[in-house]
Amino acid sequence: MDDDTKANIEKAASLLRGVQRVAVLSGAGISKESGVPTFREAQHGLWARYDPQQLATPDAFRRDPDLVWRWYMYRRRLIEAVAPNPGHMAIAHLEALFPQVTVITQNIDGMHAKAGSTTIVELHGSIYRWKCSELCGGETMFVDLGTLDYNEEHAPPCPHCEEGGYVRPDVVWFGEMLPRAALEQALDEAAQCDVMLVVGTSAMVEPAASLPRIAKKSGKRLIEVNPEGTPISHLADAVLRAPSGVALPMLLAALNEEGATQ
Ligand code: BJW
Repeated sequence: MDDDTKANIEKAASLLRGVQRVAVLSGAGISKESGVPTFREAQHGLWARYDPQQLATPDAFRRDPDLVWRWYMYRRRLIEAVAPNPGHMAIAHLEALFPQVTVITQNIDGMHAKAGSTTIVELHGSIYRWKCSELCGGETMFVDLGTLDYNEEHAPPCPHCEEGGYVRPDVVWFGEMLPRAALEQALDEAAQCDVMLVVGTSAMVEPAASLPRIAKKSGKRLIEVNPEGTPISHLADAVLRAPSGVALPMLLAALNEEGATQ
């Protein structure tokens, strides 16, 4: 470990020592070392020619439900085949060191739960849940994929629907509202936490990108973990410029050395 990295880890650890309430805001970067491509980097294989920002919209699904369905089927297979990495594991281990740890994630991949985190706010939904594209029950109508005869090529029609709806993932696309309860919990956590760790997010997508700003305005400390700079880097009290699978286990080790709550 070079002296700079050591000093930054020590600084981040000193911000965390003795605190009660830690919030973690995670983005696609934390799952990169598990083998899941980040949202904005080039996708693999057949999907390389598509821009994810153009696929993750209600319009894209309306225009071509099969194309968007195939993309999510591909991503679900990829996600199911990989495991949490040392970054996810280090975040789960924070629960042994602090009385309250809340993971606010923009990711739909379920990796924090697999790693053992217990308080998780999924801001952008989950690739493991499915619903009708037309709110055919008047509100969100969930669909159990296990009960459907479907294939990976064609979006199946919603089995409950008389309005021509299709089954879609229960994720939040551009232009859609975030789940109200999740957003309220995240806003509350940003205002109430002692320290927010911002891990692996480009901090470009709202309203998630505002959470670190809200925390900072409320007088909380921010620690950013990201190999690249982001629009919130200048607000951070400590910055770990390394992959989260490397930086977070180092931070955990530094905290364990002295006992976090002393
Ligand atoms: C590593 C690493 C390693 C690499 N370790 N790090 C205000 C102003 C302007 C626009 C808006 C606004 N309010 C709302 C909007 C519109 C829009 C928006 O924000 N647009 C922006 C593009 C400007 N927001 C919305 O539409 C939201 N809805 C909403 O606000 O409703 C009300 C409303 C609507 C319309 C107008 C006004 C109000 C909904 C946003 C939903 C986002 N959904 C997606 C798709 C989810 C499903 C799916 O995955 O398919 O969520 S988009 C995508 O972006 C995905 C991600 O969760 C999200 C954030 O991306 P993230 O996680 O930051 O990933 P990347 O790829 O961007 O960055 C990865 C980072 O990791 C990088 O920094 C790397 O350096 C780093 N990294 N390796 C650590 N090893």
